[in-house]
Amino acid sequence: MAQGSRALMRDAREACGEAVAPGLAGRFTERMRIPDENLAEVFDRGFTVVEGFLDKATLAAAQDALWEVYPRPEAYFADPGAYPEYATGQFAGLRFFPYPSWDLNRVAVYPDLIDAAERFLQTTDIECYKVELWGKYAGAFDYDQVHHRDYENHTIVVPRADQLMPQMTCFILLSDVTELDGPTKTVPLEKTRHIPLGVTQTEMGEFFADEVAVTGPAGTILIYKTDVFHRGSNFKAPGRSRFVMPVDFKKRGWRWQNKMAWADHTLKPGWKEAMVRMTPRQRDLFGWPAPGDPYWNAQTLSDVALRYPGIDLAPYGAQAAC
Ligand SMILES: O=C(O)CCC(=O)C(=O)O
Ligand SMILES: [Fe+2]
Repeated sequence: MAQGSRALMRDAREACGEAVAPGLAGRFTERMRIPDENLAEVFDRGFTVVEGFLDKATLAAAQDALWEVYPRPEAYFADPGAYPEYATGQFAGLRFFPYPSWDLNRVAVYPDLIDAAERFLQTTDIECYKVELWGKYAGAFDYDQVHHRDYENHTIVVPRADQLMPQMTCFILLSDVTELDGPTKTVPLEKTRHIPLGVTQTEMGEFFADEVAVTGPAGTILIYKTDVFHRGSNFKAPGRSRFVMPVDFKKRGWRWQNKMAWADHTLKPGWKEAMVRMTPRQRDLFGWPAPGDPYWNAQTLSDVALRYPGIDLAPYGAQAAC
């Protein structure tokens, strides 16, 4: 990329509230805007895989921060018995947002992820309705699953066959995922269109011949819909591990779709820092009242500032009634 366009990208990032350290422009790693064709593929095929989605600096910082949440693979494999919780089930390595480090939390509100969700959902009025981290270690448990549609715990009804009102579900790979590393296996929609949407699981093995392994280097993103059949798979070699961040978006107002109530997660380490560091756009994804919302007045501005020391409430204060 030419220096001029790099500077433009930097300006655009600063305009959307992202901190860009002075003097780093020359070393900037480029971010990836997900092409429209990939988003179209999610509707046509049920999923898309885009390598190089996270820029290198964001990825490296997030990877370092993983070890505040999970044992490093070297430590785990040196003594798996010291970490018995990972042997208790397939989902034992799931951790819900927020995380102790901003370097992980900011991945969930990565500007190009928001941009992709807005284009996928065809509106800027969107919510981030679930964020997880998922760490898996070979041998801790058998991670093989049957093919299933994820909607069962993302909506209380079913997706529409005409693809209106979709949910955008993603896996951001934070470690390299090869065939050996328990990749997610997805089945293109065309192979399963005959299965009514009310059916959420298939027989084990029924679509093994059609499944596509979601492999890629760390920083790759899988975007899929909640009606596509897919499954978690087991590691194929010892000593391997896999770390991903699943993040899901919906249009605000589709009240039958949900998964997490954010207020219930505000006492965890990292929440306050995340809210302080986010831009108004990013906070909005969690339901924070927008600038201009009637919620804001002198009292709420003052008390929210007390709850979130260091937060810049100027964007909310400018239009607040007293
Ligand atoms: O971990 C994976 O690759 C997929 C898991 C999955 O599809 C699920 O638990 O719903
Ligand atoms: Fe799933």
